[in-house]
Amino acid sequence: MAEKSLTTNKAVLNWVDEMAKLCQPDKVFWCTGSEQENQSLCDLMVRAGTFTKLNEKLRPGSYLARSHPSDVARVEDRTFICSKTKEEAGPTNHWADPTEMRQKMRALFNDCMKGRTMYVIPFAMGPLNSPICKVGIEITDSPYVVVNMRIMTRMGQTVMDKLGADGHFIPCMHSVGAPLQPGQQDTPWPCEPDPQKKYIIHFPDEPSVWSYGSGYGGNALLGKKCLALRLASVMAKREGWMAEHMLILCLASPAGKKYYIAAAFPSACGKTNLAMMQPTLPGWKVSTLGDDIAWIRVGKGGRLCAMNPETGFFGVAPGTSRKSNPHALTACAKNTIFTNVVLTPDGDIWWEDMGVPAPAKGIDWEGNEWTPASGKKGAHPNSRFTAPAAQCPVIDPDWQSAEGVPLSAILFGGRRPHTIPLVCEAFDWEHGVFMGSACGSETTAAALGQSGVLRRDPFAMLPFCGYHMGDYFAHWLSFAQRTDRAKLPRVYFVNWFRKSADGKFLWPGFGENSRVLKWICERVEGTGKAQRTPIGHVPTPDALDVTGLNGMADDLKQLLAVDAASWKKEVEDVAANHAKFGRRLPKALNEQLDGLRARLG
Ligand code: GTP
Ligand code: SPV
Ligand code: MN
Repeated sequence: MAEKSLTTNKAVLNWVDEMAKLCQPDKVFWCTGSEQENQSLCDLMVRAGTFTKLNEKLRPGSYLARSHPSDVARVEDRTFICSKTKEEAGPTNHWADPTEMRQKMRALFNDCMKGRTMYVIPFAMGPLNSPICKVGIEITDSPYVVVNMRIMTRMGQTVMDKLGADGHFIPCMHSVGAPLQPGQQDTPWPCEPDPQKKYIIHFPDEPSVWSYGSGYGGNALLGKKCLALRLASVMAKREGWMAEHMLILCLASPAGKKYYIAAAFPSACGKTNLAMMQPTLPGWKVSTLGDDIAWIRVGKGGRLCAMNPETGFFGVAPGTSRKSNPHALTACAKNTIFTNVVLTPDGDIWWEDMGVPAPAKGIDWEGNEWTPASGKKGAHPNSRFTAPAAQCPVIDPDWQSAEGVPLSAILFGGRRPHTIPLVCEAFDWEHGVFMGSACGSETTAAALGQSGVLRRDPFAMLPFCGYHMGDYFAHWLSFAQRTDRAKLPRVYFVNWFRKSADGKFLWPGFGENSRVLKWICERVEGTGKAQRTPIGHVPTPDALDVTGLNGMADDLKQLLAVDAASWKKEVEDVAANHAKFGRRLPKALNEQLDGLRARLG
């Protein structure tokens, strides 16, 4: 417990002092990150009703939280990039004038922590010795945020020590936006219930973050989407590296050769699952380096090297089962925070498609008595577990390497019921960048709004790119000049979600995705068989190892089909989206569009 400052850094002391004057908390608490401090915050939240302690025998060191029903996912409509000009934020971001927004934030945060404690959380994104490690300080009035940040980031005194007397930090202000009047009873999940009064604000030129009104996930754990993606994408552009919405995995062949692969899929489209999958192909092994964010730079030897800036998983709960993702279940067997799942009568948790029978009754994510027969979902579709990455049984030994790991392949994907084949290889880097720019997916419950509609989500970065996406495409293209082309990773598009005419997934997915990864490794080695199609290199019918997958011949044909008519529609949809970027769309991507049109005939 530290109620005294943990630093002599004047900039930190002045800023915390200024923010305390603005927000008027009852007290200021400097987080050390210690075990004892963590325990006392968990105990405090149990007393406040925010946390339910789970059965110590079944789920040691773990807690359940239920959020307010209005506060269950990222709020993309309320997310703003306040660059100097609207043009710099580009057509895919909400923009607001930085001067006006700064005033608005000052007004909103004025007195906003009355009756609460203001926590000061020093944190680092990336190993402390990484050349691109970034230090932030999050100020929050939510103890839930503190204990989640302790799992998700390197947090506490060691970070303050790294900062030293004059180190630079990124200020990240957060409030749930629910001050308490004297004597007013607190609620278990304080927040601003009116969606129009929530604000997730980025000032990329400072840089800083101001987040108001939500306590959930990426809205509130400011190291994650706000710092490590939106602000970092801007810093990366300036400094010559990349901040991406990607998992990082290592695939080892039966001969023991290692291939590092990064993959960008939109939210709730399978990154956590792929990152720690258990290959069904004998002899192949996957180990995990990260499940959501990759920072990539040209490393020693000119290879693109990827590093995970986080230390935990904030994973989607529903659908996680012994069959689909056994390693995630093991990772969250202890010391885990569950949010918006079902509480079982024996003090454990449950969610839909967990692969174990539902309890006869339980308490649902809204805190009501629930039975499976009710026909209602017990867990929210965007319910999540916060688990330490180190608890993943297949965590890679190099996951905290300061240099990162050299990538052999980069994958793009999304939920595409039609048109997009199971896997397709880009002809070259420019074509690969085009594939990234053309990504689309059916929307999911990870963001508030309608689920299941197709939207273009270039590089799975639509909600996370902190500047003009046309310039972001140009930045990606520039890597062909930053190193030898031959050292760049190969680029692939994958789609685990293609459906048959009767609406069923054609591909079994999960551990079976190892068959696709194996083909990718064979391509990297120059042995994998492929046919050249207008959209890229697609496996020949006999190229994928499907031993043990029975009766797949017909489905495989459909999975690998490239149908010119549907692709012509696809191209025009991509073209319409690209047109949004106007003169900032790199010429090379227009050439890619023209080339694809011509090849489709
Ligand atoms: P964020 O944490 O939101 O960025 O998402 P993520 O990309 O890590 O998503 P995650 O891996 O948690 O996937 C969530 C959903 O995708 C779950 O409903 C899974 O069941 C489903 N999913 C993942 N992999 C596969 C697959 O190979 N096939 C199918 N059909 N579904 C999958
Ligand atoms: C996502 O939505 O892509 C997530 C979850 O990874 S959150 O941290 O809430 O953004
Ligand atoms: Mn994500």
